Amino acid sequence: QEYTGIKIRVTEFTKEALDFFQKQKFDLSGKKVFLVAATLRPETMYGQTCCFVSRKINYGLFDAGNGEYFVCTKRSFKNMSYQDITPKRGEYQETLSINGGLLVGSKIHAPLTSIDTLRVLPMETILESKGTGVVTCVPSDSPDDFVTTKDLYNKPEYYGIDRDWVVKDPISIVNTSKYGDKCAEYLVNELKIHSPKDANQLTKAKELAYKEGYYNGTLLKGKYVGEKVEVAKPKVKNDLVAANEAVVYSEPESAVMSRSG
Ligand code: ZZB
Repeated sequence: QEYTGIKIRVTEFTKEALDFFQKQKFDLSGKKVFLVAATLRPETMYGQTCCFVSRKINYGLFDAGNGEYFVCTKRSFKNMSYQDITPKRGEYQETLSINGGLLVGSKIHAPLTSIDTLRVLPMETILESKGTGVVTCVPSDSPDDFVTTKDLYNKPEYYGIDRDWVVKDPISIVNTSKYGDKCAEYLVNELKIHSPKDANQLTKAKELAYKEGYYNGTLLKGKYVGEKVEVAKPKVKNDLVAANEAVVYSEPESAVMSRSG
């Protein structure tokens, strides 16, 4: 599986995270910290509305060279360290380990999206065994992101967040004649999905959204507006990598099954 790892810059950490760094004697000055979100849909990055982490995951903070630090699972950084992404081949010792919960509420800046400052928010269904354990939220085109966003907005106390941190409305990025400009919302309604825990229905919705978006989608935003998704996808990916805003990261199919690394 080949992912694009989107580098989402943390522009303001929560007080909890800052206290934790201090306790761990990690000095932030002169360093850039990025949440690295694994995506299969780089062409939808124009519609990011937050970045998801899991409170069940302890992330590593890794030295990625040139004063840059990556937040992701250790398993994913280990894989990256064999893919010419990191400073030294096979070196993947974390600088520190931080629970996702300490990051929730931090301010971030994500590439390509039209909203300058977004927040880190919790997603309970993130799998530690897939991608980087960090997921960028595109509620226009990802059914999981759409229902999770809706739940966060409706139950901020339950999730321990401020409702203001949630961008309520998806940003339209891709049009298909079948599902319109917000295919995730369309499919979630169509399949009567009510909760982020409706795993089977969400898998079905995701497959439909992938297929329709890829083969019949047209971009509504950005440099490749009007182009077919199929054509624009690799161009957006290459632009992001060339701008040092993303890395290309692969993982073996079997890695999905392994618990840790
Ligand atoms: C942005 C995005 C926009 C995504 C979209 C999808 C869609 P898959 O298909 O099962 O391999 N993801 C990445 N890592 C994880 C994780 N550890 N746990 C849960 N979800 C994760 O899943 C790949 C997609 O699932 C990734 O691409 C990411 O969300 C999420 F418009 O990134 B995506 C129709 C889907 N549309």
